[in-house]
This record gives sequence, structure tokens and C-alpha cells, in this order.
Amino acid sequence: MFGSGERKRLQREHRNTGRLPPGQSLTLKWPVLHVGAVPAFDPASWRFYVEGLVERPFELSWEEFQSLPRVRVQADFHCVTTWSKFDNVWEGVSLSTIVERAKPTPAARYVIQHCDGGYTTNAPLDDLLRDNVLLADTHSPEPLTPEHGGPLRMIIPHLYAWKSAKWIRGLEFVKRDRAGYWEERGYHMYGDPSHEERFR
Ligand SMILES: Nc1nc2c(c(=O)[nH]1)N[C@H]1C(S)=C(S)[C@@H](COP(=O)(O)O)O[C@H]1N2
Ligand SMILES: [Mo]
Repeated sequence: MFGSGERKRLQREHRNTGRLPPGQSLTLKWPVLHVGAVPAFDPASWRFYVEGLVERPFELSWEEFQSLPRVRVQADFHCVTTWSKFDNVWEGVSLSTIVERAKPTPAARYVIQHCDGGYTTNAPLDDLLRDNVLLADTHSPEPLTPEHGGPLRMIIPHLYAWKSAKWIRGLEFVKRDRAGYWEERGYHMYGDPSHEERFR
């Protein structure tokens, strides 16, 4: 734990190097933030689906998902409500693995994330292909708790955290960008923290 003087010094330092985006402050805690209720997880009936503009749409059971190749990513996490949590260690399946398997058609340019409970959010396909984007089921190094999106959530470290959908169940590949839950309510279509793309 650090005192408030130390925290201010660290914040200044990280802001100067650009690691802490403008308007953000450091948190050591991990706030829980979402709309609606935490969904129940039933490993027997859980499915993850990929659909839309792909050559090979598919569906995976929890067991099948667990057999995919795994990656570990260390990354910072920036919520639009201004907290940033540094150095999270996530484990799970790289989005590249999912995309390679699905083979998006040339027309596919955006991806809509679909969640249990109906939450959605959008991002460009190119962004999902970055090295540190993954479907995470583990955090530092425990299984992801239900309130933080367990059993499975998206992690896109370079966009605001509302683009990292908890309880993710599917990906839809589309041609044109389409607003998700928060984007429909005024949040930015892209959401880059380094440019404070909070609202539009
Ligand atoms: N399904 C779903 N995913 C979601 C949300 C949500 O309301 N529903 N909220 C988003 C927002 S605004 C943030 S800041 C992060 C918070 O993740 P955390 O609760 O693990 O900190 O989840 C994102 N993913
Ligand atoms: Mo958020």
C-alpha cells in the first residue's frame, strides 16, 4: 500500500511517461463495475459462438474452449470513470487464435461482443488482432471471479475498459461499425484512453 503523497508522486511520474492516460488516477483496489446482475455460469450448457462475416462460424463448449492454446498478458486497465489499475496479469486465449479459426471474410471490419445479460460493445477487427488482446478466464493468477466477468471476459488493454466485455458469449463479425450498450448511450465508438475518447 502507498500513502497519498507517494500515490501522487507515482501518478505524476506515470503521467509524464504517458503510461497513465490523461484524466486517470491510479487505484490499487479493483472496482466492480457493470449494469445488471451477475449471470450464473453452467459449464455444461455454456457455449461460445463466432458468427457473421466469417468463412467458418463455430461454437465451443466450455471444455473445448479450455483446450485451446493459452497466453499470458500483463496489462494496465483504464475505466472511463477515471480509475486505472496497473499490471494485471491475465491468462486465456488470444483473440488471434479465435480469428484464425473463424477466417473473417474481406468484408469483416468490426466485431461486436455479445454477453450473457445482453450487454454489447463494438471494436475494429484490427484492434482485436493486437498481441495483448485475449479472452481471459484468469487474473493474477486466480480464476476470474463472477463479479469480474467469470467465467470469461474480453480484455482489450489499449481501449477503455467498457470495451472489455464481461461474461462474453459470442463474437459477431460485421462490415459496418455498430454502437453497443454504452456507445448507444453516448460513449465513444472507439474509446482510446490516450486521447480521452470518453464520449462523442
Ligand atoms: N457484460 C458487461 N461487461 C462489462 C460491463 C458491463 O456492464 N457488462 N461494464 C464494463 C465497464 S464500464 C468496465 S469499467 C469494466 C469493469 O470491469 P471490472 O468490474 O472487472 O472492474 O467492465 C466492462 N465490461
Ligand atoms: Mo467503465
